[in-house]
Amino acid sequence: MAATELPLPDWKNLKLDSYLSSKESEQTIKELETSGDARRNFYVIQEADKNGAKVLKMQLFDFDKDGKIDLAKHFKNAKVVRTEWNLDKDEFAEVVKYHQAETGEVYLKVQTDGQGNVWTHYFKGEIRRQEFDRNNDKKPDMWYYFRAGKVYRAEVAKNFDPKKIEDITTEVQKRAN
Ligand SMILES: [Ca+2]
Ligand SMILES: [Ca+2]
Repeated sequence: MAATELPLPDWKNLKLDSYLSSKESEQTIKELETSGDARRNFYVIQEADKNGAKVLKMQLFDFDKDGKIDLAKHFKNAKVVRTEWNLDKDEFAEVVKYHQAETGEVYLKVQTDGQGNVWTHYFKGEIRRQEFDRNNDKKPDMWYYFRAGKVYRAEVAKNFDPKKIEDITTEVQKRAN
């Protein structure tokens, strides 16, 4: 069981379209349209730094051109640090990925299905651990540990009580095979 602080997006307020209507005076939104077969809408949001220079803050993508943003990339010092995905056609993002600033690699993915949350941890592109919140109380109550892409240990909190940890490795491994 990991005791590290897990970020949890505010799913009910995570509307990617709202970035387009945000009225922050210090930012400019540029709408670009890529040409070629894969035509799609693409927006760049810049912010003025204290010297007045324009700094990349966000890129927004509307892949299917339905007017709704499907992906928001957030930048810090010209590097992607977080991406937010809404690919199931409702109003809200359901996946947020956190990126290493130096390499751009994803080290944590958080997702919701509306009923709970899953945190997936990666190291150098390889899945290491999944933490599941199955009762939507924002705390994990089931854990899968991976080595070489396979579960080598699995635990569950009985009745969602973190003091009652049960080993479910055998069941999970059986299900996976
Ligand atoms: Ca969604
Ligand atoms: Ca939970």
